[in-house]
Amino acid sequence: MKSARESIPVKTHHIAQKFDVAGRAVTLVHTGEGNVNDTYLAIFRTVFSEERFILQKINKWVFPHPEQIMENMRVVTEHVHKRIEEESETADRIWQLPRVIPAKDGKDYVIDEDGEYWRAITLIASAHSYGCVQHIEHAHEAGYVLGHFQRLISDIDCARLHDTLVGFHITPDYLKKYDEAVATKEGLARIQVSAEAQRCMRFVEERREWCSILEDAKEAGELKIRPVHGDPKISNIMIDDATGKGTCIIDLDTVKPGLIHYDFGDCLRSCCNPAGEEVQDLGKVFFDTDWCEAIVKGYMVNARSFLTDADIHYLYDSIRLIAFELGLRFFADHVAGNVYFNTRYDGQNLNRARVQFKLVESIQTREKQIRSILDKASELSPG
Ligand code: GN1
Ligand code: MG
Repeated sequence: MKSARESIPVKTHHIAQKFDVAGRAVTLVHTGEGNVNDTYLAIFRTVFSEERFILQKINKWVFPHPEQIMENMRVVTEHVHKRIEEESETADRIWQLPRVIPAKDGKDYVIDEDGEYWRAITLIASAHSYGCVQHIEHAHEAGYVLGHFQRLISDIDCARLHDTLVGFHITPDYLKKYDEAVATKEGLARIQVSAEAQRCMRFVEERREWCSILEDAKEAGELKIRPVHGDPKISNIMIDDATGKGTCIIDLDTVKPGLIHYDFGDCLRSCCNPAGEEVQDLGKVFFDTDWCEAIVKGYMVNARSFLTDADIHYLYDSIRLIAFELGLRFFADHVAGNVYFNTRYDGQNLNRARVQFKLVESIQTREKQIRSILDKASELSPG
């Protein structure tokens, strides 16, 4: 995070001021976190107090209906807050979830003069998230937090949630988008110019047939749609500074109906790569099965009660698939000229794709071991 009050436009301060927070905006800091939205830490002061919250500009290119995201967020946060409250007596910790801060006009967002949507959410204080898993207890907490969140939202009727990002985690659809990008003159040129890009292209071709595995199971009625988080990567898991325990999962933009496998696979692919998504040295990328075991054990504490046999059957595939899918999404964006993910240097999306593809290879190599971890954890936990 760099302190950059002077470089944040005055109009952003004016927008922050439109939310229902006491005092005046003294500082806005661009956090630089997130690949999609623009996120700021806002500090407001009165003569006797200070409030910190998160201010975000929603990426309209990615989320064409920001108002639907905010409606989902209302439904989900109010539901989860109620459930947390109901279970508070028996809970092993104080669970949290950020709250939407309304604008002074009562709406859940502010639209600026350029038609951009802004929202404010409360900051979970005395807790942090990390770009990579720090140690094995941290891995366990990531799984525990995800399972807990999925359980708490499992009784929200999917009909109450908008599909805010059509096609999200539908791997065959990403393949189509990739094919379209490759079919353009510019796209093809971006591949031809780089041996790395050509290797990525071959990697995708070798897995083309297999990538509809979860969608096929959904079509066949084996797997059912439920409310999911959509983006449970390690940097969205908040850890209490004092206890080291998970306190909540943040970034609720993609909570919508989907397969729990999208979440499970995404959590594992994110947490079990000790090198993180942005590493340049590919030699450091591998799938850590010790961390996998800790995450799965943590996850099953809550999830075993709602997972069916068919769900369990596809858990391994989900890990491999979501890592592949993210690599494909990064690569397709590189080929398309970086239109979706924020980038800070040339070739960043290509590098990100290579990291995920390396991870896929590592997952494949360790398939037997991962399957045995999953089998054991599903047996041990109460059904
Ligand atoms: C994006 O913006 P952020 O960092 O929350 C993306 C996720 C990816 C993730 C990879 C809406 O999330 O799907 O897994 O990057 N979100 C969207 O870091 O596409
Ligand atoms: Mg996200």
